Amino acid sequence: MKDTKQQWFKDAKFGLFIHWGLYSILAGEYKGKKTDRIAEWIMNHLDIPAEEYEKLAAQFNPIEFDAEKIVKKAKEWGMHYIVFTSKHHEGFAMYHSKCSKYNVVDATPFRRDILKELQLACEKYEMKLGLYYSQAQDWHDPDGFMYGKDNSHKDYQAYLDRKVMPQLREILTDYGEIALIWFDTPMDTTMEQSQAMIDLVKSIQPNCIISGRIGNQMGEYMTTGDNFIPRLPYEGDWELPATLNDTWGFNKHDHNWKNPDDIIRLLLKINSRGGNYLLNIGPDSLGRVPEGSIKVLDTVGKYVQENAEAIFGTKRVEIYAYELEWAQFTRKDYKLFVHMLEPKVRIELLNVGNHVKRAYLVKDGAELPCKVMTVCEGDSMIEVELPEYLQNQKNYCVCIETEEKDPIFESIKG
Ligand code: FHN
Repeated sequence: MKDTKQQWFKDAKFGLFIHWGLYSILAGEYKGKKTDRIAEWIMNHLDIPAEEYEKLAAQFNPIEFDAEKIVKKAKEWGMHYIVFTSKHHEGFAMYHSKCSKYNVVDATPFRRDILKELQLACEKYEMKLGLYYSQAQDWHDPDGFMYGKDNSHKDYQAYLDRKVMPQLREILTDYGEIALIWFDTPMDTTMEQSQAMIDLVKSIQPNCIISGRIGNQMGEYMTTGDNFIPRLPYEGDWELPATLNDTWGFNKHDHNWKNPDDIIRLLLKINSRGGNYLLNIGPDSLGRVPEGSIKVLDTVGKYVQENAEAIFGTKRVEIYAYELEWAQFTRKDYKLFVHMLEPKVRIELLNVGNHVKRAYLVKDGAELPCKVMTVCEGDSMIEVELPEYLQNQKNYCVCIETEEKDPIFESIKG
């Protein structure tokens, strides 16, 4: 079972993924041809030669980028960590790398170290900073892997020695405390190679968490498939990376934003199963976060902020609660949080065998009438009467607090 041994990660529940690189300039289209896949893969999908693609760096000038604005927003949305693409598969470093000139300071007119600005903003607003680093795929380096293409002639170890290990050293040495390294698409990385990367990370920052995609099942938590909820309960630490539309990197043609209600439901479903939800934004080539994503996240963030007590620091709930349409559940030792996702007149939870102390509305602490009843079949049912003004509402949360001698909710049927 995976264990990060880091309480902040177990408690975090909600994080912000940022996919940003040169692909944001193409924004899903190259020489009039649209990509029908995720936008940050455009170089691969449309077979753009490295010598052509690298010229984009000369155009990269995101003058609207404001690290503090993004970090403050993440805070407002109730997120507890940020994961930023320090280098994605395109091979371009979004920080001032000393071992590859293909980086945001040396190769662009912008000349600002984006990662440094993010680090300082995260420190200022007490936000954990993690870094995405594409260890195996590098479409710029002649020896980096490229998915779906012929890699047989490549010397992967030489690329690891020349670029990956030195760059990992840089991002772990020059940018303060790095909460985790988000490795991705390990491809043919061997156990020894994964181990060498882990050893390097831990030798510089022992508390830095290794993501699930280091390869060979050697990560410290399980990273699920993109946008994929595991079918079975998982007791270890885990995280689900997800998009807000159908791409990670910016695509000017993709306005297929998910509905905030669905995002809230998904967040709670993930949290109730003990996972973290890492939700993505893809800034454009000027550094602006698309309005569509801000709109969705503002609504989701309101729910998360109002109900922070019922999200941050909660523990997984037993399996029986999962499939109710009208609610999702999270829990702390003596508290069961009922996240109300559909309008209801009262909450009825059958066969919850606990002794109940009280019920209250999480967002303002208002007490709600609550009783434990004996039902026809002879056993107990918890009933919380909802005030009239709530009966037509959705997206609020009720806490049912139990006697301290009686902490565990074993089965919940509604
Ligand atoms: O290929 C990447 C993709 O571009 C994106 O970064 C996602 C995020 O989880 N990871 C890989 C695909 O799973």
